[in-house]
Amino acid sequence: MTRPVDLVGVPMDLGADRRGVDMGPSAIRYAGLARELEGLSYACRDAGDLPVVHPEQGDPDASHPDGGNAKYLAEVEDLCVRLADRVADALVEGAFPLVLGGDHSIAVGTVGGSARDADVGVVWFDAHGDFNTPGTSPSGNVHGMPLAALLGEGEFADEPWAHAPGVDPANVALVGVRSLDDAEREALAATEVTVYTMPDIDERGIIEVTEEAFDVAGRAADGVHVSLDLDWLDPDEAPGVGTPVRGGVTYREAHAAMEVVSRRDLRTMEVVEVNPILDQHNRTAELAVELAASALGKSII
Ligand code: Z70
Ligand code: MN
Ligand code: MN
Ligand code: MN
Repeated sequence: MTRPVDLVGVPMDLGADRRGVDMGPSAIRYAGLARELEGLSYACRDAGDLPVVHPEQGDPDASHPDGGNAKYLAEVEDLCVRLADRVADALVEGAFPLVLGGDHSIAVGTVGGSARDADVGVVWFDAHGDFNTPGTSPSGNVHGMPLAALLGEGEFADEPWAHAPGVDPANVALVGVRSLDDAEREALAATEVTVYTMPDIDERGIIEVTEEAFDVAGRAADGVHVSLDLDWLDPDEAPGVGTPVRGGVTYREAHAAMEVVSRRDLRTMEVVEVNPILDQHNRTAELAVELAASALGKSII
């Protein structure tokens, strides 16, 4: 990958229960992302953050008075429509959009822009499936729904802003999953999405699993989007996330996986769910920078 990198900050936490991931873009910049990418000889542009409303300005129930459980969905929609435009513009300009979250609901915008008029595969590194819909979600938090939204599952079939027809579920792979809600597990099993759990990684190793995930996603004609939720890592490595789940990948597995990413056809990428309030001395943001650099080709020699 030699395109100039366009950093897009999205200080969004409306999709998550716990406040703090809105500070993710700032923490990741502070950890030296631009410096690191320039050290890899990328031209790096940072046009700042997309404006996001605060929870106090929005209405958690406004878009679904009929009892659908998807808090701040109208505000998430507004942000994702703007983010998709930004990502699509960067691609038209020949740049590589690197989106900094923010909670994972922003993926609807990132992937929507990446898959505009394009056939895109997705590799989704996450402890969670992010496959709830307003009808199945136990929490109402939209960050537990973006993958289902992109594929037009359930109530999202009626939300054209969310559904990305350029993403075929057969070209989507989830990697590192270890926490699914019951209805979410059933919905996921009924699709063509390929799921690699932590036990799969234990048995087969992170390199083989990540290579295979890219074989699945790489069937798409126009490249692969990587969505990296920092809660994919074990909380010992990445304590600064909103929803830590024990039993995640190690520091070394995460780097090894990103080195696989660097050898594949990467179209767009996002790094999400960094929560500086819950972090220890910004180490989760620093890890996010390291992993983005690995994905973009940093190597030891
Ligand atoms: C749960 C829900 C979740 C993070 C997704 C978990 C949600 N399945 N948390 N990603 N960080 O509420 O839907
Ligand atoms: Mn609606
Ligand atoms: Mn997620
Ligand atoms: Mn997650």
